[in-house]
Amino acid sequence: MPALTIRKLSDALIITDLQNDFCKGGTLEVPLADQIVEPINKILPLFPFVVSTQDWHPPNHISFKAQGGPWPPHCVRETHGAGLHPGLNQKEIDLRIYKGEFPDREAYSGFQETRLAHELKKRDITRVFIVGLTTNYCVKETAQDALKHGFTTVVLTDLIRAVNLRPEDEKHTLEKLARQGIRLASAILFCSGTGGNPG
Ligand code: VGL
Ligand code: ZN
Repeated sequence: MPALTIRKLSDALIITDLQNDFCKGGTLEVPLADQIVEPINKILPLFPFVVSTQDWHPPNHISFKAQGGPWPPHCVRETHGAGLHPGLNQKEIDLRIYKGEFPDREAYSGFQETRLAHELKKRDITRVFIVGLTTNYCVKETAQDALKHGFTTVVLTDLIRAVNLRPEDEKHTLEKLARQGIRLASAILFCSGTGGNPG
């Protein structure tokens, strides 16, 4: 097997929603989210192009319980909770994408009503690696949209965390993504170059 072909100019890393409100002490805390920050920092320099996405909601967003939505208020634009985790090495981020900005529409995917696909395509990026929060919402929908836009799509499964409304959500989500043609790989193996070529 030849050496892995990671770190091509046509690769990008997408860090989804690694925001304070989804991390320890946040209003929509995801269990063990903080654990993925340092390992993400380690792989950032491997990628020629790094994108972050941020949930960026108005205070009256449709997804909040007060408006009949499923979630407590979270990631209200311009607030501390909407900021990226302070441990994330933001110097490595080349493009920041904000989503969920309209009061009346949910947007879990980083591609939804943003310029993300355009920005990737204009750089001739053909493959995206996805890490971040949350497995069963933003990671899932961002991966599905990446595939729809024609990118080879890899989810690094050890660098994502789920908001587990039901205990099986994480497992079911990953099985579904794999069936749809999204590749699942481990950052520990893949990014160290010792195994697991997702193609
Ligand atoms: C998300 C719940 C609510 C996510 C966003 O980014 O996965 N989850 N809003
Ligand atoms: Zn949200």
